Parts: sequence; C-alpha cells; structure tokens
Amino acid sequence: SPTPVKIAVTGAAGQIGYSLLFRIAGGDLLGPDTPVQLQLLEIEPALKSLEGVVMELDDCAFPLLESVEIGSDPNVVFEGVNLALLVGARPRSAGMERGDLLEANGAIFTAQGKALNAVAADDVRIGVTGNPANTNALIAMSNAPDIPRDRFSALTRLDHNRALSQLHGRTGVPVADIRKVTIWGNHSATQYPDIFHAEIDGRPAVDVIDDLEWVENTFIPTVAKRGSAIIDARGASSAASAASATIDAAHDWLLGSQTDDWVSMAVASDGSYGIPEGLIYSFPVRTSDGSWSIVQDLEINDFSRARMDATAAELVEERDAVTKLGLI
Ligand code: NAX
Repeated sequence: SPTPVKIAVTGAAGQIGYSLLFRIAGGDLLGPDTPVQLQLLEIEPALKSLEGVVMELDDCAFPLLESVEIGSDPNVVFEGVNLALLVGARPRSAGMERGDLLEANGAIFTAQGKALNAVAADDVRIGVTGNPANTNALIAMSNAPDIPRDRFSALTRLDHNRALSQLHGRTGVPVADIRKVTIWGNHSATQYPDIFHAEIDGRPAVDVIDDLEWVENTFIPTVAKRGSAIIDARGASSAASAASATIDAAHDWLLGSQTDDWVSMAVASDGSYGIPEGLIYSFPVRTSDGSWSIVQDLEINDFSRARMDATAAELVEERDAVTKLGLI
C-alpha cells in the first residue's frame, strides 16, 4: 500500500481549516489510495477548539486518515512533513496599519520558515494561503535557505477559480471547457485576471465574449473584489471556497495539471515576463510530479502589460517594507 503523506496545516482551528481538514482526510487532495497523517498547528489559545475539530475528524472514521497530531510549536508540528499548508495568519484588526500587519505576520512566517527548514522532510512543498499570502510566502522562503525556492508557493487558485466561474456565468459554457485563464501578480485587489490567452469551448475567449468593456469594467473588478463581496453577503470571509482552492492547488502541484490547460500559482519569479526576479508573483504554470514551470512565450498586449506591472509594483513595495523590517 502507498506510503502515507504527512501534511501540516496551520491555523487548523480557523474557518478555512474547518473545511480543509475534512476534504484532505476524505481523500480529495491525494486521491482515494493515499493515507494521510495530519500535523496541525495552532496558537496556544486555540488548541482547545482544535481538540474539538479533531474529535469531529475522528468521528468521520475516514479510512485514509492514519493519525492526527496537534500542537503550538512549529518545530515539533512540522517534523517530517511532506506538505505544509500555511493557512493561519494574523488578520488585520481595527486601527492596524499595513506595516503593523506585515510585522505581525512577519513574526509568524519567519518562525515557520525556520522551523520548516530545520525539521520538514526533504521533499517538502509549502503552500501559503494566509494573507498577505505572496509576501508571507516570500518571508517563509527567505527564512528557509536549505529548502529549494521552487518548493514555495502562495495561493491564487481561488482567484483563478473565481475567474472561471465568472466566465461560465457570462457564457453558460461549463467550467471544464474554459481553459488557459491566468491570474497575474498579487493575491490582492491589484491582481490581473487575464483572458487574452483563454479558450472557451475551444475558441479564443475574447472572440466568444467579444466585449472588452465587460472584461475591463465588470469581469476584472468582480474577480479582484470577490473576497469583499463575500464578506458583505456572508458576514465572514470566504472559507469553503478558499479551502477548495487550497486543495486544488496542492493536488495539481503534487499530481499534475491537465496538459491542455494551465493553472495560476504565485511562485518565485525567475524574471519571466519582465517580473522582478525573486518576487512571489502569480504566473500561468504547468505542473507535474511536484514541480511547476512557468508557461513561456505568451504574447502580452499593452492592456495586460500595464496591469501586470502595477501588481508587480505593489509586490515590490511589500518586499521593500519587509526588508526594512528585517524579515527577509
Ligand atoms: P480564521 O481567523 O478563521 O483562522 C485563522 C486561524 O489561524 C486562527 O484559528 C488562528 O488562531 C490561527 N493562527 C494565527 N496565528 C497562528 C500561528 N502563528 N500559528 C498557527 N496558527 C495561527 O481565518 P480563516 O478564514 O481561516 O483565513 C485564514 C487566512 O486565509 C487569513 O489570513 C485569510 O486572510 C486568508 N485567506 C486567503 C485567501 C487566498 O485566496 N489566498 C482567501 C481566503 C482567506 O481570506
């Protein structure tokens, strides 16, 4: 039988965790044949609540779930993990400036990067969902010098899925027949959802949609601001959809994406498309067997270029801010 995979989840008692853990244990991440061992990290005050979640995991009697460990010390919880899903982060509270937020999260992601560097398995992959996701991934990566940089990524798959869903809503074409959508840049309001290379039902998406005014003034802002729309409607931020995207991203990274399509992942830039080297920037990528490569040679028009550069500029600012704070 296949070797069990050790998966760490941080912020496991939070609302994304409450959906994510059950999907992982049910086999949605690694398929129906691979047993999983969960290693869950929380801050001390949330451990009691996490114990309750573990009771529920037990009560599901998932055949694939071999063990669950919990704790508040990343140096213990990350021991031997093959996959680390860094979901827990410090949310912005009233009166908190952007610098304060970067600093609070910096403390978390420096410590977690160091712990992964020290105790994770040699084949570890690290996916960051907790916000500001791109810069948190940059901090963790910079504090884990022995882990290859291509093992770190930040989540823009939720934005990618939101883009697919909006295109489906506009055209009625099933999401399975919508391909090659790209989210460029930061997981923030400056992200650029790009349909210039996309295909809908085998035809260029721009021909099917044939309405650039809609793309610019409805599609792009709807995708980029979807998180706020969900908070307004639900009174809480997206959780089940964020968990689902976290699963999709890790699944495709470890097991491969469809050959006639690509996915969006924020990864360390190698300078492709003129994006500053080393920024954690969302690109179109193809994945197989635990590695990814940036899709090359896409033609970039002026409309796209301006938006790709604007979201890169925001990430450069965030990188400068955490550099000044001594976090990277
Ligand atoms: P919750 O506040 O419900 O849960 C976060 C959990 O993290 C809490 O239980 C908290 O105790 C824990 N935590 C805080 N510091 C920790 C630390 N140092 N170690 C371990 N655990 C720690 O938030 P939730 O709704 O689950 O969202 C989690 C993160 O995902 C937030 O940063 C959120 O902004 C981010 N999101 C990212 C998305 C993306 O697409 N990249 C979309 C959804 C979501 O907004």
